Amino acid sequence: MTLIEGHRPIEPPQGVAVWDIDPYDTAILTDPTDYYHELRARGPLVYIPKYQILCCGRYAEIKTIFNDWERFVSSRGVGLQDFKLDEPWRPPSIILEADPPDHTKTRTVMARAMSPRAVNQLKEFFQSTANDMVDRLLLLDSFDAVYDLAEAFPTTVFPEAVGLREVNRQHLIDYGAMVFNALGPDNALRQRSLAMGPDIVPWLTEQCRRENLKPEGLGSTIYASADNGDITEEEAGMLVRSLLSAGVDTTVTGIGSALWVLATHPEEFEKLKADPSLARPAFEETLRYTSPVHTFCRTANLDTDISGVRIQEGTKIICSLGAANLDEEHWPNADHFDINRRPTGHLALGTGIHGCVGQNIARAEAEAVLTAIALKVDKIQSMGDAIWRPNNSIHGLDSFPIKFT
Ligand code: OVM
Repeated sequence: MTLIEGHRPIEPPQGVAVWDIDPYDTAILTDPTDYYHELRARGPLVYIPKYQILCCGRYAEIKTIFNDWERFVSSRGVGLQDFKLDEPWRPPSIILEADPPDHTKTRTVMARAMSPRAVNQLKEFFQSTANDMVDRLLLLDSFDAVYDLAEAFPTTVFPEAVGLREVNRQHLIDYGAMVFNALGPDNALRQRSLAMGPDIVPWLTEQCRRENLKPEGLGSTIYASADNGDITEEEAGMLVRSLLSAGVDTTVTGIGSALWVLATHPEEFEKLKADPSLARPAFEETLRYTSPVHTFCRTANLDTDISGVRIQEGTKIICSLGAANLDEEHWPNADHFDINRRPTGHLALGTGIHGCVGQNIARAEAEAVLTAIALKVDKIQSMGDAIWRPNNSIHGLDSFPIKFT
């Protein structure tokens, strides 16, 4: 059988709209809003000839798919490749790319390491680092919101929280981009990212070893779960790899997009300054409005149906979280950014058993940065165009010159 992008091609199911588009086209990845609208408008599921696959952009159906891990599995990969049929670029993640019962064990270990209590202990460090960073940026005539803050902050605090003895900021960023680009088709983005593998993967793998982690970090907490027999030593290393895969580019993107929405919605920034305790709700609305992880796939593990559409075993479904988070059927005034919205139930961090296990840390990082800005900055001035960085699974800025006054 000839595979397409590593999965078994399907015929268009009865009654499904056929849409001749490439969701991984650079123009769509950099500016997805019109694509999101049309994807939702064409139906609950659409068929994409280029990849002979299904695609979903509506809130209700994505929620159904994500909350039904028995029918729509992750163990066959959460990108276009079906791991049952095609070999992945790296050993699969034992948490992201796993189903119960295997997933339950690793998820428990990760949830324990990043519990609310563990994260509370990091908050002072996050806040003092954010305060210092914002103080220094206030002295500059202009700076890059991405390089100088959105990337600088997480690549400072997160490796320290994990307990890495050796930090290579660019390697961490590039590895994250590689993991997320790898979920897409074998396009130029994926190829260019994977070409960096030989320079980065051996370094990253080495940092996941017990002896390269400080005793007080999250990494050591995970290794403690190997000491008490909950997981093996090798699994502990794999879970530290998961921290480094999922914990950098996601938070970088969330913080960068928060700076962008606040710079471009000055009336919302005024509300945040008037009440800095809105930092968390403002970040939550940023997640809904910008969806840092725009796409994850699932694979139907049996013949089934969704919203009356027949789905064959082995069908990949591209789930556009970005489209679902702007679905007018679910979100009144969806295209409006409002820091007072309280967008409970947004899908930016997923939902169901694979919902972001690091969300407490992600929120704590963003809250520290936004609180520092709310207290210290009078205006976030845009000093040039926001440039977006295309990635097969992440929608975020590449660069955005701004000034704090
Ligand atoms: C992992 C992993 C990688 C990318 C994303 C993710 C958003 C997890 O390696 O476990 O969750």
